[in-house]
Amino acid sequence: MAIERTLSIIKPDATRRNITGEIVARFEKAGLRVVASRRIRLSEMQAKAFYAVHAEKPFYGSLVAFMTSGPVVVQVLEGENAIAKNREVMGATNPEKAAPGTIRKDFAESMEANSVHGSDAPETAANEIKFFFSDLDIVG
Ligand code: RTP
Ligand code: MG
Repeated sequence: MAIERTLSIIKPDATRRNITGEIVARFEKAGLRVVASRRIRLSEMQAKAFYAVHAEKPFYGSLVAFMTSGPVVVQVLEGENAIAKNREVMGATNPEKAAPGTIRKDFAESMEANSVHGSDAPETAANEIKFFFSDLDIVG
């Protein structure tokens, strides 16, 4: 299996509740390694650009407002099959549908305030990592 990198964001609902450590522990227990990490406040422009793929969706405006409502922790996770593994650990978008033991099942407040983001494919992972990090920021 290939070693991959994926972008993770710990969302404002989770930083507000001070549970970033608990979330990172879930990644580490699953065999994912944090190879870059930064706590930032997204600007409206950054949030709009990051979620541009959803620009036509009815939830876009609300999502941008939520993602700029507090600090986030952007991270690069590395490991075998990291993209799929991270999404497995995260659980389904809707916490009501998320499997037991997943981050979203245990921590998400709602479909929108669902605690974490994870890239969904190799191409989006590469683009999303580049959005926040330069090669020099990533130490494997
Ligand atoms: P993410 O991109 O954050 O990893 O989550 P995802 O792939 O599971 O979900 P996606 O469909 O890409 O949606 C991105 C984020 O938008 C918010 N959302 N709200 N109210 C709604 O119907 C709704 N649908 C999606 C969530 O914060 C979701 O993670
Ligand atoms: Mg997505």
